[in-house]
Amino acid sequence: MVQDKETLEKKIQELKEEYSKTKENKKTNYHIGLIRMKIAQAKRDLVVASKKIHREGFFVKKMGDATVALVGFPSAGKSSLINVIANTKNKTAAYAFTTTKIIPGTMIHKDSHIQVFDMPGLIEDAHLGKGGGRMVISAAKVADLIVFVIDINQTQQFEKLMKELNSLEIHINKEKPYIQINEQEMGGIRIEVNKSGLPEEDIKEILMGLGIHNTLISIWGRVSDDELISIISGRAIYMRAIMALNKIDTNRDYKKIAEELSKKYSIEVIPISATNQTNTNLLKDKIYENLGIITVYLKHRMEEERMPMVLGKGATVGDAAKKFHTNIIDELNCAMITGPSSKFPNQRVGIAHVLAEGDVITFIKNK
Ligand SMILES: Nc1nc2c(ncn2[C@@H]2O[C@H](COP(=O)(O)OP(=O)(O)OP(=O)(O)O)[C@@H](O)[C@H]2O)c(=O)[nH]1
Ligand SMILES: [Mg+2]
Repeated sequence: MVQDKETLEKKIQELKEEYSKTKENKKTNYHIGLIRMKIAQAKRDLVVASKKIHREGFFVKKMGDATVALVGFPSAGKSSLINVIANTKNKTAAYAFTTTKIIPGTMIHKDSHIQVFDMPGLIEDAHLGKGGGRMVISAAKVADLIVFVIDINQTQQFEKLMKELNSLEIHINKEKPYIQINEQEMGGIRIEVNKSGLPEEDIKEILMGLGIHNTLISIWGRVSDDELISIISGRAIYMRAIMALNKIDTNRDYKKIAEELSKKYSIEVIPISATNQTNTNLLKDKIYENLGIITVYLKHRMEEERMPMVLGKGATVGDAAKKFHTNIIDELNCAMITGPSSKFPNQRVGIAHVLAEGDVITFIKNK
């Protein structure tokens, strides 16, 4: 249950006072970590409780455990969708450009707080600034995941969106090729490894075109000439994306269409209806999964209370300890884990133990 704004503000104030009064030493490290976590938690709840903190417009601040951007043509159903999966009540309507600003909302899933951007619709030539396209794209770039919202009766729009993003050097669901480049004082251009599929002459020409005349370069993966230019000049952005294929209530063939799109564009497609709330919970699961995060719970040995903490997939007990309080790692002896990553309840593990979704962790300090 999220408390109201006044209660939360009071709570944050009290916790901050307690924090400033607590002297930092070995004995109090755990207590300080706990206060810090509680302040962070209360601040996150405050974002949900108080809409005023949600900044709208061009410069939206990243908040929460991860950020997701809804990208699609006008009237695809982005606002209808965010109103179902997050805490917003954004205007929806049958005409284009109903949404004119970026409006952030919070989606709560498995105790994580995921910031979702509702955005104005993107149209063709958005990269030239049409329809406020640049604003939308600059906000989308800061997200950890793009959810393309596509109207099932307008699926040709997806290719147009990809084109727009590609012309801005945003690469979707592509592994960034590993390229090592060491500029030298002299010696010309020397290519040590070339797995790009491009002739060496082309690579040299590209480098010289970018003003690089002396360098050692190794390219460890396939790459096109345009992509190589955008990587070396530092402009390439690699982003993960999934597709919410919306308005399936209006098209009986939705399963087939979803499968075809998924195959054709190598993207995970989730068929949904925002207005009927069909598969919207499944979409939330998929968003969470594709963000590559897990939620674990910290518990003091003597207390019942559990504090949620969001970490990246593959995080260890040591990572959790560092996030809790940087000082605690030195005095950590081991941890007790109950949950999917433990063989039995209260299993004792070391700091290298890899955590899993839903684990409950109790840190055990050196005596
Ligand atoms: N049948 C059906 N209609 C939908 C669905 N989702 C949205 N709509 C309708 O589509 C229209 C546009 O929806 P919005 O949510 O305003 O679309 P948007 O993508 O936010 O549009 P802009 O803000 O203009 O970019 C509205 O009339 C919605 O009621 C759906 O799942 N099924
Ligand atoms: Mg809208």
